[in-house]
Amino acid sequence: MPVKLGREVLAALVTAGVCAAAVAEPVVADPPSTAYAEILPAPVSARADRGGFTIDRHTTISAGPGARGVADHLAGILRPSTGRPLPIVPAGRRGNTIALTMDGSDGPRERYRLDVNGRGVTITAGRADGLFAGVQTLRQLVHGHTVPAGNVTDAPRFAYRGAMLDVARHYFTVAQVERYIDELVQYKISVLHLHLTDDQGWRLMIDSWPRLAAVGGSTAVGGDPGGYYTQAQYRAIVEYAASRFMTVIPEIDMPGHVNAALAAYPELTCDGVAPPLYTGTGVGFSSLCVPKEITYQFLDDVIGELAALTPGPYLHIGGDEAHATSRADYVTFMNRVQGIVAAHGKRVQAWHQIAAATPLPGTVAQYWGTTNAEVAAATGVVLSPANLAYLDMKYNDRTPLGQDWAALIEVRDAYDWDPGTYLPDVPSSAVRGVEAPLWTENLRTPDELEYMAFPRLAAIAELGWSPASTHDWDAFKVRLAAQAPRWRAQGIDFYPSTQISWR
Ligand code: TNX
Repeated sequence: MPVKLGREVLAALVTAGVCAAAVAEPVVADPPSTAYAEILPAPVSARADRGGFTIDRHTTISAGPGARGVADHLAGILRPSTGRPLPIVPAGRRGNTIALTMDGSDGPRERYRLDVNGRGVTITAGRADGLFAGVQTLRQLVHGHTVPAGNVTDAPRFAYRGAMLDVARHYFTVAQVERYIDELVQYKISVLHLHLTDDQGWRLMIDSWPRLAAVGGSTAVGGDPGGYYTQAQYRAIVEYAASRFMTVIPEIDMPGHVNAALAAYPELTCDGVAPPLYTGTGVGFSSLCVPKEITYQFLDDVIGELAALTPGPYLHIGGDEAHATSRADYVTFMNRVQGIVAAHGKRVQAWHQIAAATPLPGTVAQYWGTTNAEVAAATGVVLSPANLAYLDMKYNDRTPLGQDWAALIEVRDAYDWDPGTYLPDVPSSAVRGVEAPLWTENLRTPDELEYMAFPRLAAIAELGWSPASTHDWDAFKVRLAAQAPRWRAQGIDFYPSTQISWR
């Protein structure tokens, strides 16, 4: 909005040495906002105009059919932050409104357009997921009660933009997982991969094998308190994510990483003797018994219940670090389990070691190596290189939390790579996207999760969403710095990397 400069102000500016010719220009206040250059992840294109829109006590949110859920989500954020009532009204309202409009057009999922002028805000998309993405962009543009004028045209580079949380090494409550979901979706993360089982804990009640959770879920690393999700609680997490257009991919890790299951059911071991519960941090010492038939009855039951709890198409079957399983057994096992998953109507995601077996068409291999090694024979690949994308790696040798076996990962390391060209033997057309795993061997609280995830999660989110042409460390640093006030307001305990000039 134009601002008239009074005589005293002009005089003061001139006295202060500001060029008189510049201040004598008629009303050129409110230059285009820099906020459009600070949207993270960077959009396909954005332009700032002069002026802006003010959210006042008459402003409405107007939502057409199918947009009501997104409108509720937006109101839930803007009502507390602006103190305005922001009633939701039917579509068609003109002026002083934030309009969420579905234009019925095709095009890439999550595509949206956002326009802001003095009369209001319009977000237009072909589908509700695009409106939701546009709302996340709008959140970053709102400062106080004002939204600077401009427009954004946007769509994701990759559909799969994931974050993994290891709730097996340490248990996190439903509310804690939901908080992490909210932190993730504001950077347009679309997949939550939950690592539900490992040597130290089994975290999902399987009704047909109840001791998995009751016994196998009773502890955690270091003897910390265990816990598990009932099926109703687990459904609540899945629904919470779905209402934010996020897909949950549940992981039951096998044939290794199964000590908690073996401790609960001795019949699953080859010698019939249950090992004790395990609270250390070693890996690669446990295995399901590949020759025993009961192993596959067990997996059919577990996968059947899990498939019934999972609206998304994928179940993750682990397959990593099976050092206590012979190679021949591993191949036999992974091939048979892929069939069980398919029989329950789902597709397989697994760590990239599954490439040593015979991946079924549609199986997705998740690369977690550090050496750009070949991942053959998978129709799709998700990239989580441990030395670039692992959020549990320390930032530097003074980081009090986390591990360092793969690398020390500063913010720039997490950002400066290209998922499209990372694996030389995998064409970019086979790359489904990126995922940032957060393993929790030595992370026990939400604050500790946040410290390791932020700011690097934002870097991985941008690699997943933004066109490769926007990749630019100097511009990213500015976008990232602009997030800090939001993180402080949200109580996110981030690592204040010295690579960034934080606001
Ligand atoms: C490797 S990555 C693992 C996990 C550990 C992680 C710690 C992968 C598929 N397996 O079991 O938690 O390293 O960084």
